[in-house]
Amino acid sequence: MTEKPPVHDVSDDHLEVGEPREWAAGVPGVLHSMEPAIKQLGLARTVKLMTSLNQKDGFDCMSCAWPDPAHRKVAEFCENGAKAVTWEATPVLVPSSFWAEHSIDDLLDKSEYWLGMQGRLSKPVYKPADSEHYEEVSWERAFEVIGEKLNSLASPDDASFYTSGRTSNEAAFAYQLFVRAFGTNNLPDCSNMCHESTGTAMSEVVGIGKSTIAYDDFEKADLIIVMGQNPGTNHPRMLTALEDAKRNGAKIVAVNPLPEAGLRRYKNPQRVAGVLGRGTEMADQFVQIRLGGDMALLQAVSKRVLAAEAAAPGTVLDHDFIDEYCGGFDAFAEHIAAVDDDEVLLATGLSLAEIDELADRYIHSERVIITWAMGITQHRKAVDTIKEILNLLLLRGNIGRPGAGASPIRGHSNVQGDRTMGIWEQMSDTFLDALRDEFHFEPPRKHGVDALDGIKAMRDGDIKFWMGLGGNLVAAISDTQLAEKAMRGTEMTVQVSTKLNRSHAVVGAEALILPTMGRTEIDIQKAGPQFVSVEDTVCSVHGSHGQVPPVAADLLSEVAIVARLARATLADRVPVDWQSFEDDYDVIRDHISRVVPGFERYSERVRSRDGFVLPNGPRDSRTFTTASGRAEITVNHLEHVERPEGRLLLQTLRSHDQYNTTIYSLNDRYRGIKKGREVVFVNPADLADLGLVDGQRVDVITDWPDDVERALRGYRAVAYPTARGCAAAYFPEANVLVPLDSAALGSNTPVSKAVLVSVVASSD
Ligand SMILES: Nc1nc2c(c(=O)[nH]1)N[C@H]1C(S)=C(S)[C@@H](COP(=O)(O)OP(=O)(O)OC[C@H]3O[C@@H](n4cnc5c(=O)[nH]c(N)nc54)[C@H](O)[C@@H]3O)O[C@H]1N2
Ligand SMILES: Nc1nc2c(c(=O)[nH]1)N[C@H]1C(S)=C(S)[C@@H](COP(=O)(O)OP(=O)(O)OC[C@H]3O[C@@H](n4cnc5c(=O)[nH]c(N)nc54)[C@H](O)[C@@H]3O)O[C@H]1N2
Ligand SMILES: [Mo]
Repeated sequence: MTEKPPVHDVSDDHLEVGEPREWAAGVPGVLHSMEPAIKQLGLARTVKLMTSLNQKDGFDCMSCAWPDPAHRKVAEFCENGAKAVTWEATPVLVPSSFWAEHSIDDLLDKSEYWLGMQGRLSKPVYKPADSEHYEEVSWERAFEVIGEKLNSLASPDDASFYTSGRTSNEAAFAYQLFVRAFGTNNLPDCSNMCHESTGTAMSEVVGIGKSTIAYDDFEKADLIIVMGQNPGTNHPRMLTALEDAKRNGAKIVAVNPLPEAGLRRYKNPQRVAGVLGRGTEMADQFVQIRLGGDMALLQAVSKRVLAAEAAAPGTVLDHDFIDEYCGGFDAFAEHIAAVDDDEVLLATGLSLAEIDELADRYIHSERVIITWAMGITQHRKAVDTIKEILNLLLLRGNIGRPGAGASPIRGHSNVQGDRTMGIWEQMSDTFLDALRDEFHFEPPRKHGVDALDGIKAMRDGDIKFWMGLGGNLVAAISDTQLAEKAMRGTEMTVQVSTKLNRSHAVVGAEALILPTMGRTEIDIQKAGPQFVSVEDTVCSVHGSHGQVPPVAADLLSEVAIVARLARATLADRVPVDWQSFEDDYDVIRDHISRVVPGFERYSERVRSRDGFVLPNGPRDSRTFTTASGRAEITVNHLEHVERPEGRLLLQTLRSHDQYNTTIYSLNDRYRGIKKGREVVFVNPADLADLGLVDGQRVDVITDWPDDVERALRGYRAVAYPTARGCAAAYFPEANVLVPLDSAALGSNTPVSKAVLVSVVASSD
């Protein structure tokens, strides 16, 4: 099979670079969001979708896991949510003639943007081993081919079953059940590349890998620290929550190497003052940290908290909380006292005054929330950094009381729910026991592969079959060259998708695409219209009801696809009535209610207009289900990323007009970039040090001790106010730069936010 690198449809001739914006949202935000929607969808479909998006009887936005407030506005969505809906609900279909016209080789020459713009997939297609083309097949034949392949494998562990985080609870539960009944725990997911570090750290420290706050805690907080997160683009409705918090007197601190627009100023499109005025000043303190410097910063702040306590005993620490609920304090205090300020300054690039100011804010605030996302989780020391976030919160009892807590902000709209449903390669024995008792079979106990190890297993020939329930793994995972090669080495790949993407062109010997309904679409089964449910970032579970007819008559829902595949593969090997799953999703929810704690009377409770909130030990009652039964204050060895002379640390991030690997347009409005993505943002002083000038064509080359060449060539250097020594480029293109072996300790998440690179004048 041919190997070709990913194609980016960017022409430097068109690229326009302007000034970065200071503010996010506002009038242009809303207008931009409505225009393309109306054009592509037609007025009636648009109105129906936009008025039901995130409403109580409507559907849940698939753009992020941000929660819905109890009192919803008429337009309870953001510009980026509207883009996601438009992108999915387009009535344009990939025509039947497409597959004869375009070979796999031809698809390899297309960009993600082009692939996505071909429209919705509507018929199953199959690429036989001896062919370069997909061809349409019946659903029955598709399941037969997959079932036969799975049953021919020497071991169930030769297969791997990926999930991306849009999958509903119902589909996810059915899928993991099928996979475990088939006999493997190889259930990697997008979370492995996303918030895995969060789950690892939080489970160890507080006993649960999820946010310890509820939605209305934001308005009760008096200090919110937003670390490593760009809400203006990735969780735009969070800006409204931050604005409300500010109105109630909260202070906001942004810790970020970049002055992201939404963190500086916010013009609320729902308020007249926001539309006409200068908007709300967001961050009271902007801490412009170096990439990977957060662990040092957090330790330095904790050191100051302990010093303040020593200076005025009994006034700073929450002794009652620490004595009653925490373990490990003494060892921590001893360790933190030895933190070296010089190392902290080197690691963070900050001044002592800035660190003192942050410590002072923390010490003088009664209710503190710390939120974080990929700027924290995708580092080598991510797990330890998150433990330091928790340490800092625990010192003053900022967990398990109103307006305070640890709040990872999830990405995909149901990535958290998928995990709750058992999509994880390392589910606990308690979960597996419950599955066994409910379905009367013995699930495998050996842990499976995660996303990164799954790629390595494919490379080594140990995984021969790969299936993806959504997502675009070869584009999303690190080390594109190696990952694509690994995927091509498999015997069969199967993707359940709404639209075409790169992973449909980088396939095993045999390949199938199974088209599926999206969340916007009405799903009618034997028992009548069905709905699905999802869990947001603050553990609230609610229904999502499709609103418009499916774009094609023979599309199947994800639940139906999983149920039929299970029947075709397992026949009656396990006593599960898969047909009843497909006919009536209440049947699945009833099973879930007996397997997953917190889901009692699921079908009934999820029908209430607000859904229900899952129990959460730390939040509800300061119950910590760790090994010791206490919240563990931990000692973590400080390590910062060394940056040799002449090198830069590069982060890979999202533009305003993309959803992960889906590219909506080539613009990144808030950062002043138009009509192009092949840019690398560098601090002007670093450009000068490197002998480069703004606008110059450069090559970005990874510095990693192996003989693989990892480079992006002919990029345009953009002078940008990022922290010194740091650079940034857009993912997924920049995944070619991230080495497969560069992973977070303890969570195995690719280190996408600190790639050591050289930026040199282009050789092209
Ligand atoms: N519109 C839209 N919405 C999305 C997505 C999308 O692609 N588009 N993706 C969804 C998904 S799956 C996810 S996980 C989330 C991602 O949401 P984010 O985590 O906001 O996404 P990134 O673009 O990766 O941005 C990382 C942010 O962290 C900062 N950062 C990077 N490194 C460091 C560091 O070392 N320290 C600190 N303090 N900051 C750092 C970057 O400058 C940037 O502001 O968004 C979700 N929502
Ligand atoms: N370098 C670098 N790499 C990263 C990141 C980074 O910051 N830097 N971020 C990482 C993160 S946080 C994440 S979450 C991963 C994302 O990894 P993935 O979740 O694998 O990627 P997505 O781009 O979100 O997947 C998009 C595809 O999902 C399919 N799809 C969309 N909606 C549906 C649906 O309703 N059903 C089904 N079945 N399919 C659907 C479409 O075919 C679409 O092309 O990428 C990771 N990779
Ligand atoms: Mo994510």
